[in-house]
Amino acid sequence: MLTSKLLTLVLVVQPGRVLLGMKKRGFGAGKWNGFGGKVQAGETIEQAAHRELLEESGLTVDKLDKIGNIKFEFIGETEILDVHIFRADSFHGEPTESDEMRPQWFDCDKIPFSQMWADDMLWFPLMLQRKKFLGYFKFQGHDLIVEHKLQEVNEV
Ligand code: 6OG
Repeated sequence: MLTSKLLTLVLVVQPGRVLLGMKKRGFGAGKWNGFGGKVQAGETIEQAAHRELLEESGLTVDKLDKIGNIKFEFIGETEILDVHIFRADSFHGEPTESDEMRPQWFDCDKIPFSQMWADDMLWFPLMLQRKKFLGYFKFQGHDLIVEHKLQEVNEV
């Protein structure tokens, strides 16, 4: 039986650039990604998104826009990752390295997709254009997408 795990992912975007973090340990180590993690018991998805953003990047934001939801299946694994994606266009604080992430700004035309999860190059363009989307990706291992769906929606 497949079970599902709730996760968050936050992209901090400024005109022409996006903040990514190099994941230093755990799931996705060695890849650039937004900031996020598991939703804990007793918190909402949005609370978890704020908490993980602060823990991993040192930043707080007044407002998170819900922009996407992607479900990830890994062949041979029973847990679906149900990732809720947010975008923030302003922030407080200075990006600060944590045990888990090393933050760095990237120009929007120099996003390091070859060092990111393979799905990102498909939905980042939508995210950067403030479009909302729903997706499903089936991975074989951590590098190969064997099936996927991605659709733009009016509301996530
Ligand atoms: P921790 O296990 O560190 O949370 N995540 C993904 N992000 C992208 N862009 N693509 C994927 O494709 C992902 N799978 C998981 C969700 C893991 C973090 O990694 C994100 C969380 O922010 C497979 O607590």
